Amino acid sequence: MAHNNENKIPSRKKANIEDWTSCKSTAQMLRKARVDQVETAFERAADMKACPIGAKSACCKHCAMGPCRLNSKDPYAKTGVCGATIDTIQSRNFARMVATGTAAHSSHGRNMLNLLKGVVDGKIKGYAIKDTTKLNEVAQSLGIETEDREVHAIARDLCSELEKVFHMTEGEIPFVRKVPKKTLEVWRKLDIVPRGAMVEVVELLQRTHAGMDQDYQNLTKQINRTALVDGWGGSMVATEISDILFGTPSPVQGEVDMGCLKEDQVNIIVHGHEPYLLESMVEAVNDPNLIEAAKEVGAAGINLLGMCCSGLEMLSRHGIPHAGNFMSTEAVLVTGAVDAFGVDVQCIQQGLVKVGKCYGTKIFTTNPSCRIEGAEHIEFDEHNPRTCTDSIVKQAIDRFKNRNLEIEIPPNKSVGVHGFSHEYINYMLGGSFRASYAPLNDNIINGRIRGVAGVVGCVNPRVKQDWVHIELVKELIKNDILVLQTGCSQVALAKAGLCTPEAAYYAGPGLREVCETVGMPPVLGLGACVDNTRILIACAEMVKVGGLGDSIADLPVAGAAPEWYSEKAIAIGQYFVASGVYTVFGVTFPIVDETKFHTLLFKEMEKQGLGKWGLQRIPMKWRD
Ligand code: NFS
Repeated sequence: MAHNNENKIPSRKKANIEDWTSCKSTAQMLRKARVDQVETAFERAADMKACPIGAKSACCKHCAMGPCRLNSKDPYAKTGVCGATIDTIQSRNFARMVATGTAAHSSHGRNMLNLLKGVVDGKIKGYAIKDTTKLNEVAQSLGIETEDREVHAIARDLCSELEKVFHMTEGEIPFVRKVPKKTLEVWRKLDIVPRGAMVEVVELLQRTHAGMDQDYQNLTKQINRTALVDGWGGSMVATEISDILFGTPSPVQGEVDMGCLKEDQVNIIVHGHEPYLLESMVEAVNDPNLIEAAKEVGAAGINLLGMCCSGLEMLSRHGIPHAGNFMSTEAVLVTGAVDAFGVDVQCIQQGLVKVGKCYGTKIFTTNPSCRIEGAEHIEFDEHNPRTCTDSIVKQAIDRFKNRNLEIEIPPNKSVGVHGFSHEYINYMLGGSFRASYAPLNDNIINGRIRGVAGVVGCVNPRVKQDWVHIELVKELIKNDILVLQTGCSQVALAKAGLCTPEAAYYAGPGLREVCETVGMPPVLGLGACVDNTRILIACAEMVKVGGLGDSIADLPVAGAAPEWYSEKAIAIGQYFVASGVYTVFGVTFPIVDETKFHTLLFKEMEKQGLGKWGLQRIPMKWRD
């Protein structure tokens, strides 16, 4: 397993690694990578100047009459060859981002639905319904009879109802029943209540073909329908079914950061988004035969860690350690301590394979939708999940046996509390006899808490990793704003030690008092990105309890993805805005300022009774 020379890079200009990340472990590994002459996305980002025309979404490459660039000072001075204006071009580009993000979450949701169906039909044996309380709650919320009925009968009806989230061609998707009445009235008035995800995504994509919808306002309507079927549809199905099958999270202590790797154990990392690969891996690493096999080659045991969103699902449900967020996935391989790296779908960078090769770590792809050239593919079959996961464990044990490179594990890890589902927040605030959001609303009304912010989303090598998340959240809690978190943002804050009740020390006096009374952190981690739907439900509950307004748009609630990179983040941002939430992104925004489309997203949607977008790169300025 010696270094593979063909993957070495020529020496590059030496940027200051401390400017790239505020994650100490990632910085240590980037320094090591530089010594080892191994290239990472941070190096590539420094080398690759982002195209300024593309960044502003001022170009169209949808047909062979172009590509066309509308990058003159006055964006209205020119049109594309077909006559498309800057507003048509940007809204079409934006539409495609929303369609892709929605497709990613909806595919995840549909896979979860198929898994539940398989369990109910008895065709899938390796999984079972763990949380019947959640099953009943979701079923009841959709008008399905639960009393005196057998669990699988309820689940079967639920599956047929949830099928509509993907396929219904007419009407309104089932989860609109959870939307506050006034918010739903606004959607109806604007004609943006979604049908099934497949229908809305196909409709949106066909409208972006050359010569199709060339009225940015009309196209934005379809953008909104599509985004809403992500948040209140595909993503919500993913969260609800994960809870039904694997249990609704409740607070659990967990460790985060690369210091969770153990030199004397077989280290296996699972990175991706769908929880069932990692759920099966938990079983595999606890199999006495496999543990014995690991011990036979001199390992003290098998150490399983998660990364990114599936890692967050496991951290939230089982307290499985989490090694880091998206921009640490290459860096963790540089430790040399990772014996197998299993991935499923989404946010899996192709660069992982090359970095893995340098350190003798195989990347195992497991999903037919996400294969990578040079990775070893072992397809995950939910009918026989252990075939895949056992095989990865065995290869990891082999790699441990043959380790012949120096291992360097950063010493950092933070212990925090994770797993704050909407259900638990309800219980935590109100107690088991009067579970309710009323105390939260009361504390907002009496001024102890000034509002709630969802700080979520990715990390991006174009900004200093984790830094904006951490500074922004500190500023928010200092100003008595309760922070809800998901995705890579939650991992950033966990590493910084803010997911603990003691972090209330950083909070303003009002929020601190509430946190100390309840014993909760000022930063509540809700899990993966699909679990942003837990924030939507929390908003709906706040409206239901009353006192803060009749629609989500009335609530003192805001969202932020300060280091976003993916199209999924854009889809999420758009469904928050369409749901009525002021949503601020950092890094950049794919739009030309002061155009009509810009005005629509950043100002006019709010006047329609929805939310609005904002862009702010500097955390201290987010108050403005
Ligand atoms: Ni969300 Fe999860 Fe992270 Fe961004 Fe990627 S892992 S689904 S997209 S990078 S938060």
